[in-house]
Amino acid sequence: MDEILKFKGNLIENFKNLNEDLDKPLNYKKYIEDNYPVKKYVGKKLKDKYEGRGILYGDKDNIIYNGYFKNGKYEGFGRLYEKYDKHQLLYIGYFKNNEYNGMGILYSNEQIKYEGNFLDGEYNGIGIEYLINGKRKMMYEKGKPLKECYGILYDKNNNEIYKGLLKEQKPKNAKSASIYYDYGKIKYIGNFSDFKFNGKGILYYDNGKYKNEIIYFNGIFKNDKFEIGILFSPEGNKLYEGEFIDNYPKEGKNVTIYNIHEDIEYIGDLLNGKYDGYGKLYEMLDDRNFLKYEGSFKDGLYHGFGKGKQFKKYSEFLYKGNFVKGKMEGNGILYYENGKNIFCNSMFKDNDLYGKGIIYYYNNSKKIEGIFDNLNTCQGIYYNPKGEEIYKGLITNEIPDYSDNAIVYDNYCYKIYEGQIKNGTYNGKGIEYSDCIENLILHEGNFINNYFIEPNNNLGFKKIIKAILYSKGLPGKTCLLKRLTQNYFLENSGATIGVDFDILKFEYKCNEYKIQIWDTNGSERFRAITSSYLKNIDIILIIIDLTDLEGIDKSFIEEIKSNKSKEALIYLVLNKIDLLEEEKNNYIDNLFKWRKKAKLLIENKEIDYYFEVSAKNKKGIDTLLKNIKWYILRKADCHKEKFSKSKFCIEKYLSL
Ligand SMILES: Nc1nc2c(ncn2[C@@H]2O[C@H](COP(=O)(O)OP(=O)(O)OP(=O)(O)O)[C@@H](O)[C@H]2O)c(=O)[nH]1
Ligand SMILES: [Mg+2]
Repeated sequence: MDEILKFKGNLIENFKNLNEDLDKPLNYKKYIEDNYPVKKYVGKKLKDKYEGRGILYGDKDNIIYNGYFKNGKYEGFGRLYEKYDKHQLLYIGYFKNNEYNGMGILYSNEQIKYEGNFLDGEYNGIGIEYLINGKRKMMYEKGKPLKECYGILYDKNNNEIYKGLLKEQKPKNAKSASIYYDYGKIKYIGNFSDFKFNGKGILYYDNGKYKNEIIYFNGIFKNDKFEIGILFSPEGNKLYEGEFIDNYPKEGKNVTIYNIHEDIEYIGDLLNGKYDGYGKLYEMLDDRNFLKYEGSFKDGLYHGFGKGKQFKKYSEFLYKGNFVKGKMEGNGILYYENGKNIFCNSMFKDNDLYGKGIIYYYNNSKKIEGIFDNLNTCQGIYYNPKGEEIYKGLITNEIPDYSDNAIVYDNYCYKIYEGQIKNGTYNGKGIEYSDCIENLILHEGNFINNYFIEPNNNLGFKKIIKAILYSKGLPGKTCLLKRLTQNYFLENSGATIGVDFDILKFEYKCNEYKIQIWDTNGSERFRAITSSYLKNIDIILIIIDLTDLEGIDKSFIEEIKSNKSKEALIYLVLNKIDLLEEEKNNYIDNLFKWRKKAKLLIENKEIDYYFEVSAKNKKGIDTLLKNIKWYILRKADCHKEKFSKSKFCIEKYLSL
């Protein structure tokens, strides 16, 4: 220990004269070395090797080493620089054989890392190592602190923290050793063993908080904990004298306990180191010390009559009533957060409602009266805020469990729901109201387990679309309708009278979609009637006939456009392509003519799509259907695939 104490760490002072010597100008010869990187040397040489005083420069004329050499190597006092271009000091001190040997100071980023003795480049002997939170002065061997040695620990403000025997760099047994705190004032003076407060000692309050040194505990410690002694308050008053258990006074009336942050934790009676009798328990919340519980304790737990707050799921409530072994049990009252209005007056068991009880609205009128199983389940009567009985039976989650026309109020008497309820949740048809603006409807419609189900036609979301088969003449609309909706070919179709419709259903991702397809009569005399059907249609399918090139003209399309809704799409559908497969095939010319026409119409934006199908042999039907389905899914906004318009069909067929 004496050795350690003798070692004066301030080596810079000791090296003062030597450093001045190194700073004197050198009038020796300059040598330019030819090794790479190019080095320069100013100084003495002997037999072509550096000898004596010299300075070695790097390729950018920065000093690498300034000091004494022997036989070409650093030896004697010198300064070694780390980064040549930055000229940062790495080491000042004695060298031998190019290594740190003897007293020296080692730097890292211009901060001292170690000062003391070195041997062959490593810490060896007495030294001071600088750490983030302070420094330690002790014995080193081969670069490492000795496992057990005397030493001194300092905090970052250079105050001694500990002086004595260290094991693994921690205080070991030490009589009257002292521990100092960060602020430079005493935290502990006393005995140590096994690196803990053990034996006689005095522990002080955190001196950062208080001007003077204030004793916290004066007595005997065992493994860092109070054993026997006197406990003082931060004001300096004696609080307790006697035995301790687990840092708590063993037994006492009206004892004050502080936590490690020196905030009051408990004021009250203790038995066997535990809260027992009458007491007040505190808790720090948002930097304020709140009274958490006041009342009766037994064996460290709430027991008997008491009042407090923050009881598990009732965190927003305050409780006043009976406890058994730390839990709400027996008669009790829960209050709203304000501590005045009663939330419920009931029997409790296992921290929950159990048995007879009444839940109140915030305005003190009864809400639920009955027999509780827990807060969520009660067999009883549900009252409206006017005190009228509106439901009798099972009540779940503070609302009628099952009712077709229930009215639900929140605790602040706002009507929040009106309608069907199942299992204590909104299920079925109902209206949900705002709980802060009276009678403001939030949702009206269908609910499932408290969730409102969005209606189909909200924001363009549509699960039903309407299509119409429209034409001049008899290209086979009715046959197509049957093929599209029922997938068969209608033989012997008669002329359609007026209008008719069929529905095609399909499912996508658990949703059912419907395509309502209207069939019309193609003859001129019905046109006035049929054209009026175009209004609410999403897709207009103009059917043309492979056998007939007269199916459309400009005025026909104009007429459709003037009657259709703005959003509606126009599909041009060429029917009867099965006829192309017949042996005496006269229609191939017609096909190319129709394609040419269709291409022009698409380019001129007269129509949106062109398809070729056969109601008879089903060709092209799937493609057409797929496109219609895409349309509906895109409308429903749940179809992520790209709905590509331009490339569709016409180009595909034209490239045949
Ligand atoms: N080869 C062939 N013949 C078809 C096809 N589709 C319909 N036809 C025939 O075309 C004729 C007219 O069919 P419909 O479906 O009644 O025609 P429409 O367009 O409904 O006629 P209207 O209701 O009077 O306007 C019938 O003789 C069908 O058999 C087809 O894909 N291929
Ligand atoms: Mg028809």
